[in-house]
Amino acid sequence: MTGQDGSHLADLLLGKNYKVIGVARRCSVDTGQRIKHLVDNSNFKLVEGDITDVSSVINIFKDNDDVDEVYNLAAQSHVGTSFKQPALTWDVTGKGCLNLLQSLIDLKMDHIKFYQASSSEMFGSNYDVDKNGVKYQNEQTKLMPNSPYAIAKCAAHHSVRIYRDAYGLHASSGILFNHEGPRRGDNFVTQKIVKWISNFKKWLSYSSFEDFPLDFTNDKIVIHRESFPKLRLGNLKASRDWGYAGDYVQAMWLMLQQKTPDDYVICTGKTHTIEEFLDESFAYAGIKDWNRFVVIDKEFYRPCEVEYLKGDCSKAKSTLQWTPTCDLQGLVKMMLDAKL
Ligand code: G4F
Repeated sequence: MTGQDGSHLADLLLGKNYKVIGVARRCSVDTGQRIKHLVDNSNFKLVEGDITDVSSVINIFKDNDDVDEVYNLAAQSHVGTSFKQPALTWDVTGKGCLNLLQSLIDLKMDHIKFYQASSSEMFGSNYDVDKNGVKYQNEQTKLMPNSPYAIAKCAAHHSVRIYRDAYGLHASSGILFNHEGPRRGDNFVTQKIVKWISNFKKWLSYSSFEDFPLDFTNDKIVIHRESFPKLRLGNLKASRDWGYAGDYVQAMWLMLQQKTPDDYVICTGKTHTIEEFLDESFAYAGIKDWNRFVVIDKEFYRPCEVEYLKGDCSKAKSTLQWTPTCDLQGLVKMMLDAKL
């Protein structure tokens, strides 16, 4: 509930007069930044729980037996981290979904509509090619996961299909391509870039004397500025289909309003490299030639990379009447304006 998508989805559902119950793990540090504007809303309730623990899931369902829709957005969602913590990623991102689905069956709560956050990472390095030679991924593209994260997402994705077929659950998966915005976590590449730019701009423009150590020892006043670390990034050649998270939660909701459950690709249909994101964001901030400010660091390379993602969301457009509203330029502007 406390992630980017959970907070956007809660905003959307509360705006439609839903009663929203968010589930969040107990954590010793404050993880509620993205939902702090919701805590006084009488239609919103936050409960403690963890989908890796079946008894926790069952108790939440029993305590809230009038629930109509369940959205599973819980995940260890960082692909790079999944190589370092594969078992944890599997438990949360893969098995957690199974725990939810099986609990709905065991508790005879199979009237509840279920949404699963599937991911374009499931395609790995695979794509189809259209008649103009353009590479793309859609609902028919074969899944070829390239990371522990993607393996777990595939397991969850197939679980949804099987529970739909075997038990008639109204369970749908949204195969979401990368989606960003001002609420994006700091360790995803777009926000990492935007945050660096904004911190750098602030550092350049500090004006208060208090903010700077001034040296009065000579016959001149000298400002001692701390050095500012360059932006350290990994593979800049990979391409991503980046959309706005606020648009994508609308698609989640639409999926659960359909008569028949199904799987849908949600994307913009446009792809850009990380270098192009750097071009756009540095240019928007008025900084020329980002190359001078960036260091390539092997630390941020992945053992296995997904090089190319470009979705085709024709099915979502025709069936859900859903369209993305934000392109790369719009996204950069939105994220940088929020930070600056
Ligand atoms: O922003 P990213 O970490 O997102 P990634 O791996 O594409 O995954 C995101 O989108 C998926 C949907 O396709 C979600 F399922 C997933 O949960 C997550 O939201 O990395 C984007 C690209 C990668 O190619 C990565 O190698 O940026 C490259 N990159 C280059 N330097 C970097 C960095 N990524 C990160 N996080 N940090 C870097 O310094």
